[in-house]
Amino acid sequence: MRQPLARELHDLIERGRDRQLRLAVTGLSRSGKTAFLTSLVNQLRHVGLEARLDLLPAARQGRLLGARRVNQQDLGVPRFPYDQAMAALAETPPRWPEPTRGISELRLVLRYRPAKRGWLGGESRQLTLDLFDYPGEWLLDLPLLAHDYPSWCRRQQALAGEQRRAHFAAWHAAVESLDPTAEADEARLAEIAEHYAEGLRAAREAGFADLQPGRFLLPGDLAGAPVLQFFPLPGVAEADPAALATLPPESNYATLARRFAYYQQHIVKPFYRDHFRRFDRQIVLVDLLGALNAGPERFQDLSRALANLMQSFDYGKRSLLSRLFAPRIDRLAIAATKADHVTPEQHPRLVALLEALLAEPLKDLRFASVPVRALSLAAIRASEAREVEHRGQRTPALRGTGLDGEALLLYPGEVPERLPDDAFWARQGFAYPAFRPLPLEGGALPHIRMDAVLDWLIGDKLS
Ligand SMILES: Nc1nc2c(ncn2[C@@H]2O[C@H](COP(=O)(O)OP(=O)(O)O)[C@@H](O)[C@H]2O)c(=O)[nH]1
Ligand SMILES: [Mg+2]
Repeated sequence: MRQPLARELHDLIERGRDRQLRLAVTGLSRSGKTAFLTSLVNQLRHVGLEARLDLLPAARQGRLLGARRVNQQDLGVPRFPYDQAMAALAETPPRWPEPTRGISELRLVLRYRPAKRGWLGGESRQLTLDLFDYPGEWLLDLPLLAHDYPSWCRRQQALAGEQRRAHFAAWHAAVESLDPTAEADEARLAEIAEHYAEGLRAAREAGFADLQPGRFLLPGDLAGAPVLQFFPLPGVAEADPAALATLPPESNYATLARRFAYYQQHIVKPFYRDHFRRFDRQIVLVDLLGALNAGPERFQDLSRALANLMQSFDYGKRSLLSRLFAPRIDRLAIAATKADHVTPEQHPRLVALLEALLAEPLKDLRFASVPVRALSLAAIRASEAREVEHRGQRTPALRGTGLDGEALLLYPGEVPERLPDDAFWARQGFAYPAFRPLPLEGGALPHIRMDAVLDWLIGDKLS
């Protein structure tokens, strides 16, 4: 009788224990994180009612019974502003939610019936889903952990091509007269650091991506704090390391070096240690259509920034990340967002382009055996797919309302299947339209393939 009893006990524990999954959403600014998380929560809350989630087996089979919000565990992390986002979408006319700038969290408890009934019967189980939204810009700081201050200065110096330097002209002018050996003047350092941050912002606007510190671009609640008041010292590259080490602690050099170390220890590392390391699943959102619209330079920029960002998911045994934090993300999704900006027959091309853009990082990931899937989606579909007669032929089109309220019925054009080369860019640009959200009709938000994404990210936990 021992065996069945042991099994019964195991089942009881399994049932009683709150099973938990920590799912994180990231992507660069404006990639669609807020829209994605809002839609995800909205779909799950409308499960079994109006939500259309046929590609999620647990929902299709009627086994996913419901989701409710509960208070999150970590009181130090702001709550994801779901209600505010829904309120914006419910306005007349509907509005896209306000952008958010830092990390936020929301906890859902899902109730479901397992697919296979155990011998205890088909009682329902719970899955606690912790959802996180954080800026992809923060992941750009990972490479910075491989440096100490002098080597970081050398690295930044090495990056400074002529075009890049142009954006930092004000900073160069200011830092030139700074004597590394002189006693530090707080106000002066703050002023020069602000020039540096301005340079980073301008460089990003112009299409540069290898930009550190990442927190300078999206400071969250750290804006104005001394920890964000450092910058590389140009002279360090040529200076004698031994001589630098003997400079007094009050010197400009030692002050900046201290702040750099503080930034590593207290800003970059804690994010990886306290948050990133504990994520189980991750989705990276990419606004590919927006980058095509913005032209070749920005498209290149996106490509470089993503290559940087994806380093945080390279769990090869010798990667910096594995050595420092032993992360445990065991499943990754990469999604091209806002697919409702193009007609449905273009969606496979959108995925092909995403895979082409991320070919290198994807190869590394597959090599490191992190399961990853690329797809396209619209978290909050704002257009309707139609067919129109054009010169006697039926052709696909989109109908929607433009951001200024004008009615649109159009064919936005094709998505290139491969990375566009110079000749391609010279031949044509892109002009995918933007839409105002559709009026909210009480039920679940309209979407494209949120159910497929949900299946990949949580489906196995509901089986
Ligand atoms: N048409 C459409 N537009 C979207 C969708 N998701 C996001 N957007 C647009 O992209 C903008 C930025 O999205 P948001 O979620 O705030 O990006 P975040 O900065 O990554 O949080 C929104 O204001 C919308 O204009 C979508 O599914 N469909
Ligand atoms: Mg956001």
